[in-house]
Order: sequence, then C-alpha cells, then structure tokens
Amino acid sequence: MTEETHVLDSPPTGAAPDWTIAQDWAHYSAEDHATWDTLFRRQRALLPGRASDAYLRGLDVLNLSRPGIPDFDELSERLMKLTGWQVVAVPGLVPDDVFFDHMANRRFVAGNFIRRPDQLDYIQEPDVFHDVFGHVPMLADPVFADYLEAYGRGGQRALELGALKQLARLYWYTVEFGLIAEGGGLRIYGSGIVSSAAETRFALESDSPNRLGFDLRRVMRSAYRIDDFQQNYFVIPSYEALLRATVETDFAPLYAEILAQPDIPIATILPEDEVITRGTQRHASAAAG
Ligand code: HBI
Ligand code: FE
Repeated sequence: MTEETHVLDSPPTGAAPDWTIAQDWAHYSAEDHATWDTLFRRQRALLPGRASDAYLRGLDVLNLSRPGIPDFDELSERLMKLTGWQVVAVPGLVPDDVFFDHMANRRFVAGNFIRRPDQLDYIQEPDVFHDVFGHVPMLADPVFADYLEAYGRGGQRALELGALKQLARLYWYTVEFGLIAEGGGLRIYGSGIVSSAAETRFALESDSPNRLGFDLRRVMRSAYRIDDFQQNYFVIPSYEALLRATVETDFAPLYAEILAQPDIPIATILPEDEVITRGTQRHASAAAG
C-alpha cells in the first residue's frame, strides 16, 4: 500500500499458501461492529454529491448499508453476479506478487480486522473498513472491475520488469486517491479518500492541493506521500478512458523511458500539466511548520 511496505516472507500460521484466511464473521465483537457502523454513518452522510455515481451505486447494490461488518461470503455472492469479483480475507499486508495474483484473478484481498475505537481517523495498515467500504463498491462497476484485473496482470509484469514502484504510483493516484470529472464538477472515487472523512473534504473543497488532468506517464513518474493528505490529485475524464489508457499502452518501453528520467517531486506542476485547480499548498506548508 506504500512506496515501502514491510511484510513477512511467508504466510502466518493459519493462513493458506495464498495468504487467505477464513473471515470467521462470528469472531467480531459488538465493539467491532459498532466501529464499522460509526465509520459507515459518518462517511455515508458525506458522500452524496461528493462520491462518483459508480461508487454510490456500488454501495447500494451490494447492500453495504446493513449494520455491522459485512460477511465476505455474502458480499462475494452479490459481486460475483455483477462483475465476477470476490472478496477474500487476509490477515494484513500481503507480498506484492500475492496481491497481484489475487487481483489478476478477480479476487480482492481485504483485511480481516477492524481498527480500534481510538483509531477512527487513522490507521497504518488497511483494515476491513478501508478495504471493504473504500474499495469494494467500485468493483461493482463493470469498467472499473476490468481496470483492476488489468492492474493485477500489469503488476505481475511490472515485477518482472523492475518497475513496481512506477506501477504502484498508478494504483495510488487512481484506485487509492483518484478524482473523476463528473456531473459538471469533480467527484471522488479513490478508496483512501472515500474511507476518510477529513480527506473527503480536503480532496474536493480545500484550496491547498493541485488538481491535475490524469496522464499515465506523468502519474507513473510522480512521487507520493503516505503520511498526510495528497498535494496533487489526478482527475480522470471517465473510467473507460482510464481502462483504455492501461490496456492500450505497451508498458515495457514506457517503463524503460520512465526509469531513465528523474521522479517528479510531490506538489510539482509541470508546464505540460492540465491544471484543473492550482493549489496554495498552504496545508503542506502549515504541516511543515
Ligand atoms: N496487501 N492486503 C494488502 N493490501 C494492499 O493494498 C496491498 C498489499 N500488498 C502489496 C500492496 N498493496 C502494494 O505493494 C501494491 O499496490 C504495489
Ligand atoms: Fe487501499
């Protein structure tokens, strides 16, 4: 999930060779379900008019508004009928090759655990709220569902080509922190935004960040930060355009070209960028002191 992740080399005790575990829905405590419900209510109230229609439709058709942490088997059954995806439980971060293999086979790995009540606003490892509330609704969209499968296959390829860092930036700036031009304005669809109350507002309403038109090559050269709100967001025109940009690109020569160029530092605007809003970066300066 980050530019530098640290995971075990082999599955922990009790996990299958592909790192999956049983969700064991019965093991969640009343406090766990209450944490889900608190987070759900807060985000659900913020999202109309802010989240992409595809995301809101997914939340609805997957029946995610029922109280409590969702049962992955039930969720997978619904998702399977819609787009052929499943949700499988894992104990935490899994190695990159395992992550990509699941994705290439339309299995989304979701953390089994939920954050503690004193961690409502920030957690380091993706938990069931981030993974299910944040990611799974978009998997009900047929075009986005195809994009993620293509990403999984691309990940396997990027590992072979030594370009994981470059491809991971594409995931970061689309799947995790993406914006889309929709309904005459901007909407959020990235899971890291839709699952965070503060970043939902920041990404759309703050005058601090830059919002730039999506460009595949540009994004794969762009460093990102994992410890604060983003300073640059990238805006796609449509999910079809995003899918097309990835399936119609020959990544091997593109990686070769990008690996020979310097990374683009965070918060940079290049002369060739399509600037949708130019930010003040006052949030970043304030954070720096
Ligand atoms: N494992 N469970 C889990 N969730 C992730 O988002 C994840 C992962 N392992 C690797 C990974 N992400 C990233 O390294 C890839 O996006 C590159
Ligand atoms: Fe995520």
